[in-house]
Amino acid sequence: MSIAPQVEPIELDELACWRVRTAHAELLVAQQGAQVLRYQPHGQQPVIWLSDDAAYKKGQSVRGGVPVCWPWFGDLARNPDAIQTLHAGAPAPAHGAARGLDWQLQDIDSEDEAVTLTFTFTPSAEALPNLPKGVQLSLAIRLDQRLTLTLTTFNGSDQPLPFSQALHTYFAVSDIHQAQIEGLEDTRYIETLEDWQSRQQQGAVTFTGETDRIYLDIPAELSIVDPQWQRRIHLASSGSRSAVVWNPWIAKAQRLSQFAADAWTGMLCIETANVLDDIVTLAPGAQHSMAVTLWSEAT
Ligand code: TA6
Repeated sequence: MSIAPQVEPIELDELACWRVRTAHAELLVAQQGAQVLRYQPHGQQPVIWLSDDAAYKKGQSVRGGVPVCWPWFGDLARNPDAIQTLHAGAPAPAHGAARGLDWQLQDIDSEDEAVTLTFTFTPSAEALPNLPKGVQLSLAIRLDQRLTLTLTTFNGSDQPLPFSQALHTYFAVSDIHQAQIEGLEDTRYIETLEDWQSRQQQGAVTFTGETDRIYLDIPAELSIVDPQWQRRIHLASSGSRSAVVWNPWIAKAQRLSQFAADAWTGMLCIETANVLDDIVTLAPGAQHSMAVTLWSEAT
């Protein structure tokens, strides 16, 4: 007999959230930023990492989970001019405005052992004054035996819409010193910690210090190998040509908000993205979807 999915609203400090339970896993999503906060298959370690020091405050992305970076990734000044014009006024928030603003839960579609929550975001004039009118964002969050996030941008305006974007996924690992990322072998990347020089990946990605790299023209399938937890976390993406790999290591960890001094040992980010050479420019009336499916496999 299948167990019907349960979806219940809960409040975490200042944030309205939704707790989802199915026969396979538990999920926690904040309405603000449509931010997935937790994803834990039953009987397993969490797949997605959430800071023990997470704060649930209006206007502030929660540290961990999957922040949605849109309509720009990272430092706006590192984006092409066409994207920089999307912002005006106060200093631009890192990773765009969408992750700190309220989205709307548009639909809950429940099946036997799966459920899809669809959130929508209509940028307001005060949040993004220079964004053409009529642009809308949606995030479909499907939980079955895997977790699939689909971020869709619809350009309902009469002008071309350039943007960069990322699903900034924090993954839980047993020990960053042992974790490896497979699938990026021989891929070109930008080494943001060394003057944004272009490099080529040799072998699997391993971590021996602060790591903050933008891989370009990536394959659709990547995986995180975790020897101590005896598992491999798979990522299968579509509509994404970039991947950002990040671990703050010791020094940057001490500068991060909502982040314990030793938290860097138990997490890493692989951000499904379109950035730098891979930015998207949508014609009027067009839409673009970027998706990633996550699942964990015992090894
Ligand atoms: O994606 C990597 C990165 O740009 C890092 O440089 C670091 O700043 C991280 O994102 C977290 O950014 P945040 O604004 O969420 O603290």
